[in-house]
Amino acid sequence: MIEISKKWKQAAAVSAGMSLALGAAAQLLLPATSVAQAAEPASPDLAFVCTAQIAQSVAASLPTTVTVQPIKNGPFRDATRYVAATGSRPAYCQVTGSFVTNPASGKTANFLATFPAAWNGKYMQLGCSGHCGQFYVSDPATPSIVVTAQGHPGQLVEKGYATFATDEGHVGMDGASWAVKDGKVDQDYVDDWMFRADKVLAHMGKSFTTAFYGRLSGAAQTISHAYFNGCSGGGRDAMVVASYFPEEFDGIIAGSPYNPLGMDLQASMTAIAAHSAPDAALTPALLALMDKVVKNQCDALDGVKDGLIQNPAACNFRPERDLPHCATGTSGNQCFTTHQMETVGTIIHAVTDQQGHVVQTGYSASELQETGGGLAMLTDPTLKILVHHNDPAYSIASSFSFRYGGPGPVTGYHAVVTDAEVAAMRSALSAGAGHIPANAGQLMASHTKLMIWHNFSDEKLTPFNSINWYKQLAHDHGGYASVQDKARLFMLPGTGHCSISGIAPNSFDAISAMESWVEKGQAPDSLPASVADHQFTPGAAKAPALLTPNYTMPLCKFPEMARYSGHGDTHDGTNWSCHADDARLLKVGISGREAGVMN
Ligand SMILES: [Ca+2]
Repeated sequence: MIEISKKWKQAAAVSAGMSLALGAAAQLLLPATSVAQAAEPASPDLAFVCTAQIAQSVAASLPTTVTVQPIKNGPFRDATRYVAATGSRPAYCQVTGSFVTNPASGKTANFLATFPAAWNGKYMQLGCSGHCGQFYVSDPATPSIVVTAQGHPGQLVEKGYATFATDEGHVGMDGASWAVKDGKVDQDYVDDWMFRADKVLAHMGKSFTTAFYGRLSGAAQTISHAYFNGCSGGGRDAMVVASYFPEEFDGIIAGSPYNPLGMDLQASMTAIAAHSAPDAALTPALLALMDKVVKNQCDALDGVKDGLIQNPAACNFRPERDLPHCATGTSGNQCFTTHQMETVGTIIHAVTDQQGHVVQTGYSASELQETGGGLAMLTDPTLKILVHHNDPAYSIASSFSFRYGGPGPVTGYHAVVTDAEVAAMRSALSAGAGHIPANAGQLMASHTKLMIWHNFSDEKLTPFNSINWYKQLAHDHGGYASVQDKARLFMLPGTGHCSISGIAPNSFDAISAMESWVEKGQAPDSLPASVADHQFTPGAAKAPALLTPNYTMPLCKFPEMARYSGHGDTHDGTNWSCHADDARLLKVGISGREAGVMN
């Protein structure tokens, strides 16, 4: 805690210091502004100001040092890009460049700004994905934005938002090799990724926005509301913002948020378990078989046998008891070997420390699209590079063991991490983790609203992390009714990571809901969800939910669970409703307990 608060004070000092130290530097750059103004008409339009020269002259007036320039990453070959209006989407101007995140070292991060012609007076900062290093899910003009925005492509431009995104200080999305310079970990890069690029951008982006529209309109501008929105790694960004500098934003949306404290353990251990023997890996057919077993047991526990498990934590699934065993010496897609049972256990059961405390929650056992081991590309480097400072002697396997039995609530086959590893992880990564309940005090004391949403069958980032964080928040801050003034959690049953896949309604308008909450005081009790194609990988399989394109259902605020009227089509949202006196999502069965869900 001491380490973290020191880092935040440093970051705050950096922001404040930049205003003072760079004010004079900005004045010196004014001649460039004069040159641009000489050729400028009295009322320039967006196409006129959307040039590198004018954008740089606007940037030169900011307290942060900004260089407008092309970014060698993705489609941004020029420093500025003007796109004319089409249909309901207004014209917009995109600007790329770099900004100094640490004046002491000169460290920079890249940014992507999007300025619509019809500005709504509002600022939106977009989270990144994975360990960042790119803008591909953070470009409000491209289809992939649906992953982070939960809206339709171009929605933010249509709504008139000025948006900013950052690559968090390095180019290229991979585990953590970007942090290694000459064999050593450069903490400047780690800090930018963990928190600093977003913290500095919150100031820079807002001041750039008002300066840009001031230039366009010829009148001083202010920002009416500021928002943050992201999913996955961008959800991590949102949780970091919410925990450590919530006052920068009026509303924060965290989708399927990544908790680097622990997720890395889970994914690494799953990969180790799956490779522990030739017959340990799980095939898609076996995952489907497990899904069938779980669904047979659990579908009706929510009161409606409709093929959808509304509360996976309430299930009572035990892999070694409930899955068909292969006869000794055999394997195949109709049964599980002992090693495969253990891989299943590693996935769906929590990682504990040696005393049995839950360090990382397991995954939901239904609708799993993959085994979580696919994240090893992010997680092994995280542990070796970010936690162990690229120590060549570090061995992941030496920090873990597997066991059946307690102590503690988790008794099925699960991974156990050493206390030293847990301590090292918390020391190295806490400043980049917004999932620490003890650090939510600033949010609870702020005016800021936080909406978390998480897919109940998220195969990459377990939903139970979000549930445990929220349960602890309610425990620490006066109960659910009390914390719902600031923070609301919405769970999406039957859907996968960032709503890209699934069998149930996966799409809802988080941004409009947050606007109503912040700007009109209308807190979201129930959000209508429908089916949309959120997949962004060309050629990837379509989500099964697209087979039922008219499927609608309300999402209820946690701990409420959507209640069926008992009549009519279960795929019709008008037959479902949310009720304030409902707390059925608090029910924890064997599955939830073994996954480490708090009671
Ligand atoms: Ca059901």
